[in-house]
Amino acid sequence: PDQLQTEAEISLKRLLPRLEAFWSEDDVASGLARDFTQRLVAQWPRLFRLLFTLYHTRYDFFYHLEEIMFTAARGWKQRSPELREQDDHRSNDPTWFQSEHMVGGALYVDLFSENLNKLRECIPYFKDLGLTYVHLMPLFAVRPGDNDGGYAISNYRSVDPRLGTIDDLRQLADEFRAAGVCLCLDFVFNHTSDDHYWAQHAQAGDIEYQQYYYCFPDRTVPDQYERTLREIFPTVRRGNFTWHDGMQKWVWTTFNSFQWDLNYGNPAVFRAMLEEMLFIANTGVDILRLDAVAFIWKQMGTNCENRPEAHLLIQAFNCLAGIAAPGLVFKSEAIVHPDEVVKYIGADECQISYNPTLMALLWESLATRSTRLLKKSLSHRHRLPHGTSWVNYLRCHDDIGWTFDDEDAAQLGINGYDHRQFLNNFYTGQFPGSFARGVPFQHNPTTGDMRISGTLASLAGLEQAIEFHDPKLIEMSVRRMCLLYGITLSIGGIPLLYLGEEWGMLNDYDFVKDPAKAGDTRWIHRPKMKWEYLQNFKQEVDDQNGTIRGKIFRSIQKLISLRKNLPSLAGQQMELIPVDNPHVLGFVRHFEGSRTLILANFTEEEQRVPANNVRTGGLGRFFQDLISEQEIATHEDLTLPPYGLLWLERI
Ligand code: OTU
Repeated sequence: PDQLQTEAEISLKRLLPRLEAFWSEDDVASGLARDFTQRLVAQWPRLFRLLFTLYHTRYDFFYHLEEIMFTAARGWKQRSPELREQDDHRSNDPTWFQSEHMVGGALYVDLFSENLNKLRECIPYFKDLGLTYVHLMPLFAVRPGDNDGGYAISNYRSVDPRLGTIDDLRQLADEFRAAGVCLCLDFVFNHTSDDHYWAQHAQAGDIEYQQYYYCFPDRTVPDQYERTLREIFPTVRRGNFTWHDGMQKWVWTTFNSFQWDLNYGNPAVFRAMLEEMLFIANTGVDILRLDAVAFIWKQMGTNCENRPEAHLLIQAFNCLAGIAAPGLVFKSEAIVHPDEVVKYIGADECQISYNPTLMALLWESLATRSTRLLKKSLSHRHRLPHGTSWVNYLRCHDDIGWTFDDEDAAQLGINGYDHRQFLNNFYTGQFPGSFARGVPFQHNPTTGDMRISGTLASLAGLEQAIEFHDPKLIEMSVRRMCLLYGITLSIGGIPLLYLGEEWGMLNDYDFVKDPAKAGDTRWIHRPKMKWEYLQNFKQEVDDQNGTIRGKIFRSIQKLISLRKNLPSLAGQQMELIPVDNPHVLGFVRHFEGSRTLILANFTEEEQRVPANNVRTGGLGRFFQDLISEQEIATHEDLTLPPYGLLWLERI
């Protein structure tokens, strides 16, 4: 055995008697103590190795190790019997989230339903749409004024009083569980708000809490770091540090100046955040969205993104979740280069991850009418390790960044920088003939970088079409939306809607009237839910004469329900098929013997796919398109209508 293994064994031998003393008689009688200890012992070599690698140079390493163990034990003890029972089920079915039944939606509680109690009444709406997983945007207590849409948290244990209480949250989670809806919440662990208890103590001069963050008395060290740092929110502030008058110190603030980056070089921070994580998990969370994972470890001389230690940290959190909240799944939010995105994905790190490259390239294909770059990327980037899954989305609460690989592009003769300029022009509507109505986000005058804000519908042309009163353009924009959905719902992974999309909600230009939102264009695509769409929809009698809104809703609802009846769409396996047409994307999904062939036309013209290519898709000669319910024979070439989408099954 290596040295580390020996150290691990010795440490465990020292710690186990102390752990035994921690449990009450009830804990022992109920088996709670035994279950925890069994998992701890099984995971110990891995946990020890991770924490040792990160923190062994600290003289007080063993103290922190012990504290971490007790934090996990307390977390498990506080877990409700219902959640422990669910943990049991999930340990027998660890890839439960890969089911074709999984369909997610994300929403802001205040903008969607006002508060948590009213959100409980929306469960029938989720069921009707077909959702089985709901991500609530950050709902914990926040600083006054601008709070970055909830991402500046001042207390991880209390809910923003405007939304409800912790008990309301627990009750909602219970009702979600009873209704078969998974709950996803954020773990905003890269930073706290500047008015979090720890930050307040730091501001009062408490050195122990100043060590929770990165505080520097002068510019010497910040200047050294900044030589290699990127700027994430350059329109908020240049550079990555903020001067704090009271402390007379520079504080590391990657995002807004009121979001203080936590110092994970300090094991006390890891332990403290573990406690917060388990508290959040124990409210009844199924999926924990790990926010801004790329930034959690800093190393001088690097860009301080995607450091190897960031992975070790997440693996350590994963390991401890496995011990203290075993049913919990981690979702990675790494909106970075595709080579880096996948490094966060693994059964032992984040089981699921946003798929920003697919998202960006779907929009890219829509703008260029070419699927070449999309196919190139999919051909070697879609496959994931066993037991993991993509989360496929079109829009979320954030901007769109053009995160494709420049080398993938170069191989097709595309210059990455120029192409991003084109995409920004296209999606801000400046490119001649563009259908999109996006707005710039975080333009960086030094690098020329820019990202895009805007709702799905406004980016896909609905806003412009409505303004032009052009039924043909309206029809095209609705088809574009359905086309994109047809792919995220079928390509492999968990589809995630950003609620409001199901009604084709347009940009909300009024955000500028609120001073706390005016400086951040992402609010343009965070509109308040318009429940009148649902009311009108319910009054529609004749399908053919329904409103645009009703049509969008019905189409998405139908695609979701089709997906949930297709076992071939479970899991992650996907094979591109050569369709011999750059405007068309074609792929086959198969899972345990069932197969579905998907074809998507990214242009407003008809496109042909040679019969032979469809036959070699492995399905035979006669198909049914599940969407139109039409039968198709492949003795002649297949014609796809403008923005046509086919889900083909053999008959
Ligand atoms: C995340 O996003 C959240 O999704 C944002 O809403 C927050 O503002 C931010 O963190 C801070 O909490 O910069 O534009 O690669 O791009 O983590 C969005 C990563 C963001 C970053 C991403 C970040």
